[in-house]
Amino acid sequence: MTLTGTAPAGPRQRFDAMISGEERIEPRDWMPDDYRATLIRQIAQHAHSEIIGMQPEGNWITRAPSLKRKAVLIAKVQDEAGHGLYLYSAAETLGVDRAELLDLLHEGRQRYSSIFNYPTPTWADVGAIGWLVDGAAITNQVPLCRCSYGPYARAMVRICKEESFHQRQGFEILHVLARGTPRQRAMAQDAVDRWYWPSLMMFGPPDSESAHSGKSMAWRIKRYSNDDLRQRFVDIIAEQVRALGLTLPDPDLAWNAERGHYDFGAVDWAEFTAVLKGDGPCNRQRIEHRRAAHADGAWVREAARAHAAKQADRAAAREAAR
Ligand code: FAQ
Repeated sequence: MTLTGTAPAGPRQRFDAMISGEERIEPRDWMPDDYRATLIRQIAQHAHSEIIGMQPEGNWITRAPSLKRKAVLIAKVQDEAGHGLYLYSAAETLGVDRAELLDLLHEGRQRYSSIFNYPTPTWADVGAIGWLVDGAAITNQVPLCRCSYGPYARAMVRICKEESFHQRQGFEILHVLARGTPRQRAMAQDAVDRWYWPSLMMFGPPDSESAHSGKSMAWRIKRYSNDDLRQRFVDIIAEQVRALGLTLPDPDLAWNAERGHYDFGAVDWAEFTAVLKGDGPCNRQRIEHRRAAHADGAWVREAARAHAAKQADRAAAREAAR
């Protein structure tokens, strides 16, 4: 008992008090096993999404229509690699190794976002990914800057700043195409038609089917439900699409003054389930490419390890000679 007569808080109570007091949990703090496991699952899936997400746009680097577009696209794809690195580092603070996480991805035992299993047949797809995919990512990720786990929340701050540049570059690509020749305009509309519904699926299953939301929201990892964020995103893009002079492929999209939100049509959850099971248009291609890139990079990891060992030996020799 303390002087005030209250029992000293055990680690569990301290953790609960930190969560309800909006304090950040840091790597050395005690945390429940399932809080740690949930974070590892979500952060790893997020990191995998960033690096697999390099593929659909990377496909256009050699074919971007001008030197300026090529330079911007290289920078954007490189940013996604950087996001993967911040996120694998955040996951490592929870006691896992990034090599282990990559093995789980390559063996199909951890997921990456469904959105990256769709193809990019035209240049306008690069615009649609920037506007819709990065736009959905920002809508989901801004609240994650207030996630209860410190290293994840801090990684998200920088990621969100970069994603907002990505979204604007996508919007600008579509804006230029929409005001171009009739073929360019049709290409922009076609890309928006193909990416709209998959981008709504990025927010995850409906709340009634979301296995992890309850706990994640109680732990303040997630701040809003999947459906709330999906609605927020539709409300934003339903307005932005007008500035583009394009349309969204949803006949049920309509402003609902009573709710103060846009109503929208039913998402095809059967398609989402099929993509999660590995049957999307590009699942096999994406994972095979990732495995091959990993194998091709083995010599780089080996060289980095040898360099680190040499540096450590030298530092030890210097220490011994003191
Ligand atoms: N795809 O219970 P919930 C980006 C799985 S980054 C695949 O609702 P949760 C940047 C879920 O894992 C995009 N799987 O799950 C960029 C769970 O599976 P499990 C990635 C999905 O975690 C732009 C099951 O369904 N962003 O785009 C998906 O509470 C351009 C049940 O779902 C993040 O990862 C999905 N869409 O909520 C890069 C953000 N949705 O483990 C390159 C962080 C759900 O039971 C180019 N993550 N699942 O087998 C999150 O906010 C959450 O994890 C959600 C899912 C909201 C994605």
